[in-house]
Amino acid sequence: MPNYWNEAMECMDPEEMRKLQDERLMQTVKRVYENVPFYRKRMDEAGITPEDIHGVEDLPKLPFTTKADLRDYYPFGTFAAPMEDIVRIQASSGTTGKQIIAGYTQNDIDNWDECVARGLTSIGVTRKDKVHVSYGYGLFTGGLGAHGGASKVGAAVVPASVGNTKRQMTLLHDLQSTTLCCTPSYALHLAEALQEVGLTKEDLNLQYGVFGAEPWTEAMRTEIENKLGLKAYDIYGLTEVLGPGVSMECSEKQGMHIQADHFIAEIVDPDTFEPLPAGQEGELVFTTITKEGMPMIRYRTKDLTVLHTERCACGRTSPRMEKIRARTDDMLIIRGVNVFPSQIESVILRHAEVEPHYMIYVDRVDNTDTLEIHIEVNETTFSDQVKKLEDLAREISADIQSVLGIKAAVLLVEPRSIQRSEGKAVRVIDKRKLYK
Ligand code: DLL
Repeated sequence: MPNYWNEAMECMDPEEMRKLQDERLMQTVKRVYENVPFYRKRMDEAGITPEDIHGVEDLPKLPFTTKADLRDYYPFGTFAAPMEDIVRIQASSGTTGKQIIAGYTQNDIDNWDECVARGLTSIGVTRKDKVHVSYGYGLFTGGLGAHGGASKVGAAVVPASVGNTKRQMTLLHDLQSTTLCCTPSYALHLAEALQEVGLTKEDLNLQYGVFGAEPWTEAMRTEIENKLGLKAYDIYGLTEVLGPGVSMECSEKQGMHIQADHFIAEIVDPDTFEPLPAGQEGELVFTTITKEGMPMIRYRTKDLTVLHTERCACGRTSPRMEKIRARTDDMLIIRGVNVFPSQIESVILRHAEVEPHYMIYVDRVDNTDTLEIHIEVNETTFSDQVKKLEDLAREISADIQSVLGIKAAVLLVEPRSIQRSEGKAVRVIDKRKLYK
C-alpha cells in the first residue's frame, strides 16, 4: 500500500478538475491583481480585470510572465503575501544570468512537500525506504524539495547534499539506501566512481532513482539503470513555479504527471506564443493556482515539450508532459542550422565504444561557425589502435551530420578527462558569445 497517495486529486475526473482549476485560477488572478503591483500593471496594460477571467479558457487573455520580469522586480516585487507570512526563500541556480528568488508561505511548503511525496509514491517509494538526497541543499530547490517530499512519505532521508563523492559512496554502501535523488549527470558520475573503487551495483541496494534539474535522454536512462541497477525516473520543476515536483514520472514512465490541482500547464508556439493543442511540441507555460508567496501567471519556462491528456495506465488522470527536449535558450544556431545539445547526446549514446561524457565547443573562425565535440572513449576502445579510433571518430561525425545536417569535428578523448559535474552539467561552451 503506498504511503502518500492523493487519489481524490490525482485521479479526479478531468471535468471536475477543470472546474477546480477554474475556481482556483479566478481566486489567484484576483489575489495577484489586488496584491502585486507588477501583475496589476500588466493586466491594466492588457485592458483586463479579474472579472474578465472566468476560468481556464480565459487564460490566453492574461499576459505572460518571464524571467526578465522577475529580474526587473527583484527581489520581492512579485511576492503576493506579506513578509510575515513568508517562511522560506530559495533561489534559482543562476546558470544563465542573474539569479531570481522565490518566496514560500507555510502552505506553499506543505503543498510542495505533497507534490514531491505524490511523485515518490507513484514510483513505489514508501516509509520503509531510505532516500539518499544528493541534490544540493541550500538556495537551490533540489535538496530541500526532495528532502521535504521524502520526509512526508515517511522515508528515512539521508541529506547527503552535493560533493565528496567518496563519502557519498560510503554512505550508499553502508546505509544500503534504496532511493537516490540527484541530477542524471551526477548519477553517471557516481556509477563511474563506484566502479573505480571496485564496488558493483550488487554491493548497493538502490531500487529507485529520482533524477532531474537538467535534460536527459532515454539512452541516458538506460545507461544509468544498467550501471546502478535501479529504475530511473524523471522529476521536473523550476524555482519560479515551485522547485522539483511540479511533475514527475510514475512507474509507467509514460511522461511526467503534472500536479493539476496546483498548476495549469499550457503549451505555446515558441515564436508566436499562440496556444498549441495537446500532442504538439512547444514552450511550456505554467500558472500556479494555489501558491501564496509568489504566484506565477502564465510563466514562460523556455522548456520545450509535449503535453498528453489521456488517462495514464497507472490510473492517474493528470496531464503528462514528455521529457524536456531542450530549453529554447539552449538552442545553438550553427551556420544557420538550429541545433539542440540533446540531439548530439542521442547520437553519442548510440555508440557503445564511447561514454556519455562529452563537451560541445562552438566557435567562429574566419566568419564561419565551427562545431567541435569532445567525447570520452571507454577503457577498451582507448587501448585500440589509432586507426580504429580514427574510424570511430569519423563514424560518429557522419552520424551527427546525418542528424543535424551540419559537419562536426569529433575528437575522442581519454577516459575520465572531461570534468564531471555535481549539480547541473555544463556541456556546451559557445565561444562566439565571448566576442559579443
Ligand atoms: O532545477 C528544480 C529541480 C531540482 C528539478 C531537482 C528537478 C530536480 P531551477 O534551478 O530553477 O530548478 O531550474 C529549472 O531546470 O526550467 C529546466 O530547464 C531544467 N529542468 C528541471 N528539471 C528538469 C528535467 C530546478 N527533469 C530548470 N528535465 C527548468 C529537463 C529540467 N530539464
